[in-house]
Amino acid sequence: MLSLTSLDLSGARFVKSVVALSQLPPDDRPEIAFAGRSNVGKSSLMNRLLNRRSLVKVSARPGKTQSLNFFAVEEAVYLVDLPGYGYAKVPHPLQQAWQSVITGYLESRATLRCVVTILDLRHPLKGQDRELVGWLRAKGVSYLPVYTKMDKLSRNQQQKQAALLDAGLNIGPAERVLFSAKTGEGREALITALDRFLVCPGANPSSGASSPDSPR
Ligand SMILES: Nc1nc2c(ncn2[C@@H]2O[C@H](COP(=O)(O)OP(=O)(O)OP(=O)(O)O)[C@@H](O)[C@H]2O)c(=O)[nH]1
Ligand SMILES: [Mg+2]
Repeated sequence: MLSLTSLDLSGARFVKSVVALSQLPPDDRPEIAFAGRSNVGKSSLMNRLLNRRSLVKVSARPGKTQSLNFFAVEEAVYLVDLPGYGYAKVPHPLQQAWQSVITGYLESRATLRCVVTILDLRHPLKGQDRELVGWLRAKGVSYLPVYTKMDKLSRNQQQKQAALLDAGLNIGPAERVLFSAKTGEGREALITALDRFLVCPGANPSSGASSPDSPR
């Protein structure tokens, strides 16, 4: 049975950067994509998941990730770092072109098992976060909310903020993961949650996900 626990995560390798759907690698294995606002910590989360310091490029400057970046774990799973949304300094027409590539990818990729939707635990849900989750639900794409940067808040604040985000997404605590790329807290919970999507693509109760092999 496919499980991230039994794979060599730290042996992950970069496969390719994709800027058009025609460049996607063959859809020959399960795939997990990582989405969220610019600078929310997508690349950092992936590095922590893989226990690699800088396989996935991280920057203090928002908008660093500008392509769909594919990483392979043991030729068994692809992890895909998506460009962030909501970064105003990217010229508007460019944003739209990106949006069409990303939405095209998300709605047509037959092997996509889960979109990890990353939110900053410190901040309220923003319009674009709501849009993304609403869109994934409407399309029947499975997703897993992860609230990251938990190290920046006290235990008390963590619970308070998480409850606000849960209410905004209309989900329960069992349906999301609290995470810190800095301390690694939440890494095991993330792996456990992702394994459920790898084993059972419809693991997300609120998404009404379709089977991985059926067209979306
Ligand atoms: N304290 C703390 N800082 C974090 C955490 N995750 C990310 N950061 C910091 O947040 C900044 C952005 O992180 P990235 O991983 O590059 O964010 P991204 O979402 O990939 O950004 P784009 O590729 O620009 O969309 C960096 O300075 C990270 O060091 C976290 O869990 N805790
Ligand atoms: Mg990035």
